[in-house]
Formats: sequence, structure tokens, C-alpha cells
Amino acid sequence: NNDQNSEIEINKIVGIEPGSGTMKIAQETVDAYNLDVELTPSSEPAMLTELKNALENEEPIVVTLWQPHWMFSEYDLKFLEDPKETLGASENIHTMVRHGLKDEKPSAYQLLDNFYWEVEDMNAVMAKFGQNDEVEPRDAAKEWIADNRDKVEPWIEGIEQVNGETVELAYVNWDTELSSTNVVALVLEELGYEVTLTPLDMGIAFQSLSQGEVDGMLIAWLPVGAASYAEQYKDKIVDLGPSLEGAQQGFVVPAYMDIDSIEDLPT
Ligand code: PBE
Repeated sequence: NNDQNSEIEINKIVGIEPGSGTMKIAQETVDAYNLDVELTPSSEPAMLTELKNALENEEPIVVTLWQPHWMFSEYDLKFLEDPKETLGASENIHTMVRHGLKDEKPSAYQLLDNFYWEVEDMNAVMAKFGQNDEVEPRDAAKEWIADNRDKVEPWIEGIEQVNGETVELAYVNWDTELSSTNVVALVLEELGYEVTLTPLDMGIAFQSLSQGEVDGMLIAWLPVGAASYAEQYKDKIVDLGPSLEGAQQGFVVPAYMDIDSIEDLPT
């Protein structure tokens, strides 16, 4: 390897959970740019630990990361440019429910359909628990709801209360999804539901929803991140559209690194 980028000491990209949308598009990106790097599977917490260690020592590192994410307010990080847009340009997070939910649990369906918030809202919830192990996501969500009744009221306006019916939401154990899912769960509880939150791998969550084993989920980043799953299950689940617009996935590096584009990585 004697191209102009060979001096960059990067031979791997630190990824997250195998089977995530992120890992699928990250591998497609490695292939599309013909990168001579290994995409290593990990988990969001382990990836963040590795990133923090590199930042402390001012070492080079490339990770898969996304916005909204609280890491960007704690550290000076940058997205590498992605001229082929294989990691997506601007992503929306879609709410999906099982077929039949609208008729069987209309109040839950209506709330899930109405739920919509902004990048700054998700960031505000995440910031409360992301860097603080002593704060549970549910408590962070509770606090945000109490402070933002003006945003929550329009979601529930006109929806009929229920009495102890159950709702089960699948989620993946990522801080973004913990934020949205806990907020929605608490509002469903306000409507009178007993809510179960079930952590699953992304592929299993899609499968469970398609089989009607769970009622809904808030985990699908589209049009790019979760595209392969959304395509696979498109006839078997109901897509209610975005709950959040303007998210972004990418390859992210510390700002002190002297590269700006995925094309600057070793090939
Ligand atoms: N993520 C976090 C997920 C969604 C949110 C970007 C890692 C994924 O699509 O894989």
C-alpha cells in the first residue's frame, strides 16, 4: 500500500452490535470505498469506551457513530465526509407497529402515530442518562416529560383513556432508542396502558413485530440505516412514518485527526 494515505495509522473501524443497521451500512461503505480496514463488531457502550480512551491519549481512531448523540456535546468530534452517501445523508427515525394494532388498541396506535419530536428533544433526554450511570433512562424520560408538557399534550389530545390494557414495545439497547421508547412508554402509561419494554437485537425486533409478538417499535432509521430490514418486512409491518427527522449516521473521528473524508482512509 503506497498511496498517499498510507501514513494514516488506521487499520480498523470500531463498530457496534452485529446485525445493527449501522454495521450493515458500515460494511457496505468499506466495500464501496474499497477500504483496507477491518470493521470490528462491538457494542455502543464498548465503542464509546474505546473512543474515550483514544481521546484521552490523542490517538487516532475511527468509529461508527450517529447524531443525535450526547458524545458530540462532550467531545470535539467530526463526521468524515461521505461523498458516496453510503452511510446516508439525512436519516429519519420511523415508528412501526404490527398489523391489527389500529383496530385492537386504537388509543396506543393513535399515540404512536402522533409521537413526533425534534433532535434537540432526544438529545435532552439522552444527556440526562448517557454519561451518568446513576440516572435510569426511564427517570430521564420522566423528567423531560414533566418539563415539556407543551410538547406532550398535543400527542395525547383527544385520545381515549384505557383501563389496564397492555402494550409491548420492542427496542434495541441504544441510547437514542432508550430515550424515545421510554418517553412513549410513560405517555402510554398516562393513557392507562400497562407497558412492557422488550430489549431485542435489531433483526429480532423486526421479526417479532412482523409476527405480531410485539405491538410497536421506534428503532428504524431510514431511508438508509434500517433499509434492508424495512424492505425484508415491508408487507408484514405498518410504517407510521418519522418520529424524528434530521438524524445522521457516519464514520466519526476526533477533531484533532488530520483527515476529513472517508476517501482519506487507507485503501
Ligand atoms: N444506531 C443507533 C441504530 C439506530 C440508532 C444508529 C446504531 C442502527 O440503525 O443501527
